[in-house]
Amino acid sequence: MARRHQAMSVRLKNFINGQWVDPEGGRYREDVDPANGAVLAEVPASTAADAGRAIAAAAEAFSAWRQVPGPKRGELLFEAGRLLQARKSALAEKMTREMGKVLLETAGDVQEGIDMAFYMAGEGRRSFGYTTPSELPDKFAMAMRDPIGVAGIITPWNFPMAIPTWKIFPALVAGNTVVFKPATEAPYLAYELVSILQEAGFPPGVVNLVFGSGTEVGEVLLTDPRVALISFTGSNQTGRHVAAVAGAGLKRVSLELGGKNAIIVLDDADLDLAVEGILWSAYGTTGQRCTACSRLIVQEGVYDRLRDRLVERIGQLRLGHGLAPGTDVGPLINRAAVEKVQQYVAWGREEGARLEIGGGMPTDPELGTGHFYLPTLFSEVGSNMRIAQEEIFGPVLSMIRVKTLSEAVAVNNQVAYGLSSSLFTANVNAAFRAIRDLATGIVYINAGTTGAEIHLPFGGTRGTGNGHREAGTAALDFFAEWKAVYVDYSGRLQRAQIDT
Ligand code: UN1
Repeated sequence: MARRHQAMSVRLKNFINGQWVDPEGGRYREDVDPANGAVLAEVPASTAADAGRAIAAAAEAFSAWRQVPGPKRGELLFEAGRLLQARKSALAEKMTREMGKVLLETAGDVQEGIDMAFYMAGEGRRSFGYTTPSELPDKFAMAMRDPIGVAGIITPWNFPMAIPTWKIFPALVAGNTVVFKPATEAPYLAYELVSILQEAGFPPGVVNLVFGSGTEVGEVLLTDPRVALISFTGSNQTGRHVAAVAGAGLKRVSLELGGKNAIIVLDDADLDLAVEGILWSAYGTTGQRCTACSRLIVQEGVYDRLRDRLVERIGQLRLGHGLAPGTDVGPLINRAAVEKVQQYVAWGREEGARLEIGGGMPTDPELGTGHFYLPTLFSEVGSNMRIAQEEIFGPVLSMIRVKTLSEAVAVNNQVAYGLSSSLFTANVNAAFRAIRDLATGIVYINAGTTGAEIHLPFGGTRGTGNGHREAGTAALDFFAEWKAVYVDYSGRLQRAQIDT
């Protein structure tokens, strides 16, 4: 074991109706550091009863919260942003211990939460609707945003601060109340976030936190008729289940379900820049981002050169605990993730791709029992191979050779996902053609596939989701409902479509 970090050794509680409470069933599970197995906390393994109480509290709190003026709701978020900012480095350190990514990246994750807090605080004073002329005289017409009700928030472990804040902050500023079920692998940061919201002054019942599994807690959120909307980020398979079950109850459902993102490199690209963008996108967060680059589509003139440059640089990436200075790549989240990556590497070899580097667990004794996997590169990958089609969620990159930009775009678009894509080129015409034709929700030119900013819409096409977008003003379209208002001040009955 590299170094055993001091255990945080705490027992977390659920947060229901403004109180920190033990789970009714009295069961707990361990929160462990994936880099060394150290136990960080004991976390409630809650049941349907706990989830039901949280939903009841949120439903009860809604009638008062929806009437709190938007600017006031925004002020509370602003205060939450200030608290997040003051604790940024402590939160980042805890996050690295909890889910493994390096400190630089966990600090960025907390920063996304800070940015979202300040952005959504501003929405408290905007949340614009519109007025429009009526077709009748002496009649006023406007469209305004209305809160919806209890929001069920179900989040993954890979962005333990950013993703919950993308969902909870717009939900709150729009006047909804929240029941938050964080991933079982990243409970500590959820506890920290909800503590901050409590400290910022959100009234009891407005934000509730229930730790537990999808089957025990998540399922209750999907089926309970008091929950009006579900915002979910996670796997495609679970997303389909969420959509089907919550959809059966006519809930509003937003899904963010991963990707199979590609970087395209044309012959005229700045190769130094492309190499940096590729390494950061493919191996940052150990490849465990929805936006991670896992396909590299390269024009034939530069293919061999780029491959050689990458092999050299990948060999220099340092694995280690995310808190250790100089670490480039942390561990995967758990043993199952290592096994999944290993399985894909085996399939890649069986299907005839060439393993250039990596392809196994490191043997370095310093890394001990941590869930590490070597950054891996395959070349000569066929665009239909499993490693080029399916989401691996690990440090595995597949190089595909193409002749032209249009072939590259076609390869980019022939996967079941459509989150993020990127093109490296010096040709402005090629760039704009790609912007037009890449069928993803996010497109980068001369930058990698990661690094979305919080004031632009985030989400993707096809298997990446169900058409909604998070972040930016798009978030309000999900977390608020349109209400059309007509005020007739003519003093007589005026019939639309008839008395015109
Ligand atoms: C995710 O992996 O689910 O654009 C979110 C990015 C980050 C967010 C990723 N800002 O990579």
